[in-house]
Amino acid sequence: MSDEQQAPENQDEYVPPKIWEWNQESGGRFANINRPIAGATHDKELPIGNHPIQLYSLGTPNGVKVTVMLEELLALGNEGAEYDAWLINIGEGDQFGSGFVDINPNSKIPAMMDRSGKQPIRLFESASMLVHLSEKFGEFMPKDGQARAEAYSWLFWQMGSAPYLGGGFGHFYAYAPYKMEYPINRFAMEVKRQMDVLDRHLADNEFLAGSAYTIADMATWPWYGALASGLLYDSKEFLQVHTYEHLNRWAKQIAERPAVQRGAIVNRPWGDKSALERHSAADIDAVLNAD
Ligand SMILES: N[C@@H](CCC(=O)N[C@@H](CS)C(=O)NCC(=O)O)C(=O)O
Repeated sequence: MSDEQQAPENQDEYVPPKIWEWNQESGGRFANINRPIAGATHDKELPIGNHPIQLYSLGTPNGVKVTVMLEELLALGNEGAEYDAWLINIGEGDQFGSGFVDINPNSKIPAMMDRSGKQPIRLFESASMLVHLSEKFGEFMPKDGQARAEAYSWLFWQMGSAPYLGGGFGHFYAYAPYKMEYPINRFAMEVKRQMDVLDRHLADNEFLAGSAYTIADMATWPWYGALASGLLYDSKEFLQVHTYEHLNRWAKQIAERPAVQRGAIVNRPWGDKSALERHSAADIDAVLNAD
């Protein structure tokens, strides 16, 4: 028995061809940069600054995870976490430059080089940077037992869940060339379920891993904290984000941390507070002390 139904009258019915073909005119916010092939499109070396950590990023939620971690490490006095944060403009296709692709074959921000040792170490995927930095400095990860397992579980929960929020809900609700009921329904349901998962857990736990603030919170806050605060996709009313009381409590608590406020403005070409690049603490101080 087939589950197939006819499309409602007001929706386009799409009959997939036998073989999918790349239609560059498919529309939508990212149509000009999305491609079905990997690899570099042009030669472009990346700049290298003076600090041990070189970050190539943009102030989207995935980028902010890492700048928050670096600022938290610096706030604790870890000088080895000094970093240069260079702007990668994904709207202009900088993620397809040869130097960037050498660090991240997946062509997505953030990408990082740890140049503190004899051999430089490349890192891609935001969670891999968080884990690398937490191991390197011995911070923001409980040492053992259930708390450590919780931190890893929630960290990987975030990595597995956020694509439904960004690539699923956000794409169809805010960026697709026209609104389609089926995908918006499907992803709104999933995103509300995810907020409920967090809300129930945070009712009994101060932070995701329990009583300690960890890299799991740093990974999750830029996505679900922003969503609960009504800052993502103009979806505050549609998703009734204010109803997730404990998620909102946690989001506000984390937003109050000075290192979070610092990390959140790095590599940000939008908004009233923005440090396009960060090469020293002064680049952020100048923006935060401007008013
Ligand atoms: N799982 C990756 C996701 C990274 C990601 O999706 N980055 C987006 C911006 S938030 C990007 O660079 N998109 C550019 C593109 O898709 O071409 C991570 O957490 O690092």
